[in-house]
Amino acid sequence: MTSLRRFSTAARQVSILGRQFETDNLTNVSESVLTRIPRRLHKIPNHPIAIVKARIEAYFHKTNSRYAVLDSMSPAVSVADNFDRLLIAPDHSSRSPSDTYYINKDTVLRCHTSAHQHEVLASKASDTGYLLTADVYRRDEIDLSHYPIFHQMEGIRIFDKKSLLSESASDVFEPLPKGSYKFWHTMCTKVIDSTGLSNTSTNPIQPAHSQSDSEIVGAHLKRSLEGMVWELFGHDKNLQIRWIEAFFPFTSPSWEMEVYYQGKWLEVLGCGVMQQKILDDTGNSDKIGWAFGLGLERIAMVMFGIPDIRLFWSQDPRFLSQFDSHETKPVITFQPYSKYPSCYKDVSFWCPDGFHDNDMFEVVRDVAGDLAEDVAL
Ligand code: FA5
Ligand code: MG
Repeated sequence: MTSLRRFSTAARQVSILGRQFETDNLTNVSESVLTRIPRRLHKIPNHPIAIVKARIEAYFHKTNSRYAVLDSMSPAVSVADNFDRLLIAPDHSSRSPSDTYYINKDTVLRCHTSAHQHEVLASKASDTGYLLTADVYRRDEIDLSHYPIFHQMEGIRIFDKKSLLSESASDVFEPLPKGSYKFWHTMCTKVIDSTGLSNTSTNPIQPAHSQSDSEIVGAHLKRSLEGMVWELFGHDKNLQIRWIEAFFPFTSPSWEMEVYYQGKWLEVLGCGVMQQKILDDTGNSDKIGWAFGLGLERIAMVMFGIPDIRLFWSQDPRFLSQFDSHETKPVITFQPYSKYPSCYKDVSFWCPDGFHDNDMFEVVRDVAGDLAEDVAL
C-alpha cells in the first residue's frame, strides 16, 4: 500500500477549493488530481462536456416533469455520503484506497454523483426530481475510455406514491419511430432457483414495492432515457442501444444502457428503481422514484466522435474551437489534429553523383517515422 501512496506525508493538510482538510494514513490524493479539481469542465462554456450537459437538461425540461439543476457541489464528500447512506456494504471493493481517493479516513473525493443523493433528497431541493452534474474521481485504469477524473450526471425523479399512475402518464415524450433503430430490452427476468422451491429473481422488485408500481417507475425511467439518447444522437436511425441487467446497492431492479460505438458495446449509464430505504431515510417515505448516473465523456465521445477521453482535458484551441458553433450546428464531428504542433525543418547538403530525392526521403522516414508528414524538395 505504502508504495502506492504518492501524497507527501510531510504535508499535514490538503486544500480543496479553498477548504483545508487534515490528512492521515489513508490519504492518497495525488498532486495531479488535486490540480485538476478547479477545472470543472462541465462549467466551461462551449466545452463538449458542458454542451452534452446542457442538451440533456434541455431534453428533460421538455417533458412535463420538473427537475432542479445542480452543478456546483463540492467534490469532497463524507465516506457516509459516498458509501454508507447508499447502502454500499462495508466490505465493498469500491471503498478500497486502491479504487477511491481518500482525503482522510472520513472524507473522499466523490467517486460518483450518487454521493449527493442523501443531502439533496433530505434538503427537499425538489419534490419531483433533479439533474446533478459533477466531476467524479476514481483510481481506475487509464485507456481510451477510462480516466481517473470524469464527469457524471445523476438524474432523480420521484413521484407521489398516491398519484404515481397519473403523474407518470402526464409526461410528454416524443414518439420513437418503431423499428427504425434497434433496442434490445432485457427486462427483469424471473429465474427459478436451483432448489426449485421458490421463485427468485436476479434483478428483484423490492419487497417495499408492488409489482405494478415498480414496473410503472421502471418503464418511465427507460422511456425517459431512450428518448434522451434518441434526441442526443440527432434521431440517428442507425443508433443501436441495449438494456442489460445490472446491480447497484442503491437501486433494484437495476439496468445499464449500452451504445454500439466503433464496433463495441460501450456502457454509458447505470440506473434503476431507487431503494425505498433511501427515500425513507431522507423523509420521503410517501415517494417512489428512479435514479440514473451517466458518464458525460462517454456520451460526448459517441456524439462528437471524440476518439480519446484524454482530449477533454486539452487546452489546445484546435480542440476547443471545434465546438464553438454548437448552438447553430446540431451535429458536430470532431476533426482529429496532430498531438504535436507542426514544425518545419530546412535541410541543405551537398549530394554525390547519382543521389536521388528518394534516398533522402528514406533517410527521413527511417529517423522520424510517421512524425514526418511531408518531405519535399
Ligand atoms: C455509478 O457510478 C452509479 N452511481 C450510477 C447509478 C446512479 C446507478 C443512480 C443507479 C442509480 P458506474 O460506476 O457504472 O455507476 O458509472 C456510471 C457511468 O459512468 C458508466 O456507465 C460510464 O458511462 C461512466 N464511467 C464509469 N467509469 C468511468 C471512467 N473511469 N471514465 C469515464 N467514464 C466512466
Ligand atoms: Mg458500470
